[in-house]
Amino acid sequence: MLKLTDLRGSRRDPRGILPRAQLDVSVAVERIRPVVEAVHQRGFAAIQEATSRFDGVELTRLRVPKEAITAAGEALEPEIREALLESIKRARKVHRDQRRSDVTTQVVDGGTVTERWVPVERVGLYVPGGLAVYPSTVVMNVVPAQEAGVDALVVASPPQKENGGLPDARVLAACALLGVDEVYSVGGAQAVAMLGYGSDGADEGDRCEPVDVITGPGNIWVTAAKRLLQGTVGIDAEAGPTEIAILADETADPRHVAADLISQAEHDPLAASVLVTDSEALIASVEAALAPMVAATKHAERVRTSLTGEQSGVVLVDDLEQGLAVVDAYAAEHLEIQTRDARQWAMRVRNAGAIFVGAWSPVSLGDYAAGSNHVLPTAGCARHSSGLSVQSFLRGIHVIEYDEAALKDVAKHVVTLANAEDLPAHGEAVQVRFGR
Ligand code: HSO
Ligand code: ZN
Repeated sequence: MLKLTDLRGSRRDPRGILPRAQLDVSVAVERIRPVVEAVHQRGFAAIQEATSRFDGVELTRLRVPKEAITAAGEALEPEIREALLESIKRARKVHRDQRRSDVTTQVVDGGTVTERWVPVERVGLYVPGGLAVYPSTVVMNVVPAQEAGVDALVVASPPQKENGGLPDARVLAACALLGVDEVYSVGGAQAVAMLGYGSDGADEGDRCEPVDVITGPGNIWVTAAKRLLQGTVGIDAEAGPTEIAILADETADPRHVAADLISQAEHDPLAASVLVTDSEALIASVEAALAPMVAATKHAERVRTSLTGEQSGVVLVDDLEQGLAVVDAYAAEHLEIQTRDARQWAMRVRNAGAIFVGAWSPVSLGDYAAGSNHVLPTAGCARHSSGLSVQSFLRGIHVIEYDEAALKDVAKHVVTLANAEDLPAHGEAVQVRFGR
């Protein structure tokens, strides 16, 4: 089922040879630009038009009434409530430990630089709808923002016809459990534009004020809109169709490998599942396990499309050293290490959104209940970006404080560098303080 790329004996740079979707976000940017501009200029009316066109819903208000959020929280099935509360508890534990304290560095006597970590004021968290609905993503967005100390947290999620034009009931229930009461029934590029520029609504109480940062995963249109809004607001790493890469040797259990490849393929026909191994025997046994498991799974069609797509496949390597180079080049959103000495290999990986070590840490655990975050960089962005964390909602502000003697002591160097850059007024701003 999986397309084979045989890299044995090859010393070529594996980048470019590896299976990966050729999603062109820049083309999508041009497609959604008119929607984003319309929302910027015409606010609510443009959001209504886009929602009618893309979601088939006639929106009468942007904002979900508070009572609907509370009611969704109350109607939540008890076992889902319990599971979400456990997920929230674990995520809080991990994200609380990410908080930073201000650091003051005594540079010289009388001269300090303090780095203050200050949360942004208002954030917009995008929770996708589409093929699946994601209460767990509410948790993964909201918890780090709350732990960072963000004042105002707002959620936007596409309206569902089945829920009377409100976002999915379980998404609303997750908002209720987390104490989020500003929720908008808006999805897609129009949601990102609304969060970034703000918008009027049906009445004064229905306005959306602009946010400072937008985070959260979404489809290609959401990703494109975030790219377009970047600069106007801060955005997190691009999180497109999900990816799993598994580095495995002959000690891996083929049924575990197959199940984990299927688990992420289930998200999206465009999801990517990639196995990297030095074992031909493992490939054969994974293939044998896949066929019946794919046939039996609920979303078999979607899974098959994803596993047989150009973005998925098996990469055969000479040994795990080459395997490590391959997974580093791929920079997967999720990387599982199912090998002997898995932890040691994991510690040598440079590029991955998150790494899952050994037989008992499947990606699904991290999706819901490990305590880690599941909003992670895709499409190779793990080479330069991290997943969502408390840090995504903080800014480090340098506070500089020197006394007279400390400034005097370094004045000549400032003047020299200012003159070297032909910016003498910079030097004069120091010298004027010492009577020159
Ligand atoms: N694997 C997805 C997150 C998710 N899975 C939500 C299930 N629900 C991207 O990391
Ligand atoms: Zn998942």
